[in-house]
Amino acid sequence: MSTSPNTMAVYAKRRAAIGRALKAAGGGIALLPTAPEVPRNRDSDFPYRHDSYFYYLTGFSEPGGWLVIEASGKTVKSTLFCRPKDLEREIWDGIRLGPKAAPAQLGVDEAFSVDALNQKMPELLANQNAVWFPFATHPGLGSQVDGWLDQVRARVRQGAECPTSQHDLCKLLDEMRLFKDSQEVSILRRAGKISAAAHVRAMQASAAMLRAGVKGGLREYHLDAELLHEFRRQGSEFPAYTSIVAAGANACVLHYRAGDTELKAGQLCLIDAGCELQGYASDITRTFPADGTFSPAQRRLYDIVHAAQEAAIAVTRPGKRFNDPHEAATRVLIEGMLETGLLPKAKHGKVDDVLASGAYRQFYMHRTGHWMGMDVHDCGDYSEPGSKAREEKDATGQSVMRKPSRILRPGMVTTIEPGIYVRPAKNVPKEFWNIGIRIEDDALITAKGCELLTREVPVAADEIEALMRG
Ligand SMILES: [Mn+2]
Repeated sequence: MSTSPNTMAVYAKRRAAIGRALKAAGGGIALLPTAPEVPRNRDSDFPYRHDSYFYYLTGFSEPGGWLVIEASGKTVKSTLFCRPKDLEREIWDGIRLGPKAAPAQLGVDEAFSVDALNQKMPELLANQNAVWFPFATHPGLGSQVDGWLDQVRARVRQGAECPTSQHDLCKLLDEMRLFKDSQEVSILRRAGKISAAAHVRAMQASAAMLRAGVKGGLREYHLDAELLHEFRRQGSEFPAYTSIVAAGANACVLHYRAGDTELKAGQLCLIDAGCELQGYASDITRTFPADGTFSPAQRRLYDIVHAAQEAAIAVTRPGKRFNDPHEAATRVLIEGMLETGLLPKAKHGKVDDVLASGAYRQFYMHRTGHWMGMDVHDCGDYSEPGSKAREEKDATGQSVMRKPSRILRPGMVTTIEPGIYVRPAKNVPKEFWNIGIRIEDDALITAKGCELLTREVPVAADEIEALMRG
C-alpha cells in the first residue's frame, strides 16, 4: 500500500483533531487496535477487513496494527504498532510495512513492532490522566487495558501514576465520522458510481438473458455475478455488505441473500447491493421487472414507492431532522396503500388515522434511512446531541423517553430507502400478492439540499424499461 503525501495529511489532520479533543477533556492517551483476522475454516481466513475507526485515523489496512495518541501538555504524539518485517511470513502472506518504514509512510511520530505491545503499553499509560479506547467494538479490549493498568499500578512506588479514568473513544470518533470531509466525499462519489454501474449491468443482463434463454433458467446468482463483476472490474475491494438479489416473492424477505431461485418473466427482481471502495460503502436498491416490462399492478406499487422516495428526498436538506424524510415517505406510502386498497379506506380512514394506528406497518416495516460512510450502517448519533428527551408513544402505544432526531447538516450521508412489501393475506387484493419493492439511494447533505450519489442507475419506471430494452 502506498500513501501519497496528500492522503497522509488527511489522516494526520484527523489524529490532530482527536488530540485536540483529548486535551479539551483534560488530556490523556487513546488506544485503538485494528480488526483481528478471522478464520473461516482450517488454514483459511475470511477476506481481511481493517477496523473502520483505525483506518480512519491511519489509512493503514494491514492486520496487527495499534494506534496510540498521547495528548498531554502541549504536544500530541502518535505511535503505531505494526507487524514486524518477516521474510518467511512475507513470502506466504505478502509484504508488511514494518515499523521502520511506518513513520515516513503513514506520518506517525514513532512505530514499534506489535511484538513489543505488552512491554511498551504500560510505559505509555504511566503518568496519563485518562485512557480512551473503544468500549464496544473489540471484545476483550477492556480487560487487556485493565491488565496494562495493573502493571502501571505495580510501579506506583517507582513514581508512576496510573490513569484515573477510562472513556469511550468512539464517542469522539463517531461524531467526527458522521461529517464526511472532502477526501471521503470523493471516494463515496466514486463508490456510488461503481455500484450504479453494477445495477445497470444486472438489469440489462436480466432482460438479455431472459430474451436469449438460459439453460436451467435465469437464477438470482447469475445477477449476483454481474454485480460482483462490475464491482471488481472497477477496482472495488469487496461488496460493502452481502448482496440481496431477490426474485419475486423473495423480495418480501427483508434480509434475503442472493440464492438460486429462478427469476421468471413477469416477476420483479429486487437488488440491494453496493460496493466498498477504499474502505467506503455504497448502498443502492433497485426493483425492476425481470423481463424489462412492469405489469400494471407492479407499476402501480412501484410508482407509489418512487413518489415516496421523491417526497423524502425533498426534505433531505440542512435544518430538517433525520426523521423528516421517513415521515414524508411514510405519508406518501400510506396514501398509496389507501388508494390501491391495500388498506381499505372504509376500515382504515385517512392518512393521519393510519399513521396513528400504525396499520401501514403490515406493508412498510422498516425505517427510511441510515447513516452511511465507512460502514454501510455508519456510526453517528441519530438524536440531536445536547437536546432533552421528551415523552413519546412508541409503535405499541407505550410511553418512551426520546430525544428529538438529529438535525441534518452538510457533510452527513444518509440513505433514502422507502419500500412496500405485500405478503399474501386475506383482505389484500390478490393482484399485489408477493410484490416487494424498495428504492434506495445515498444522499450527501449539501449547503442547500442533498446530492444523490447513486443516480447513474435509473429510478423512474419508464427509464428502467427503456434501459432494459436497449
Ligand atoms: Mn440501506
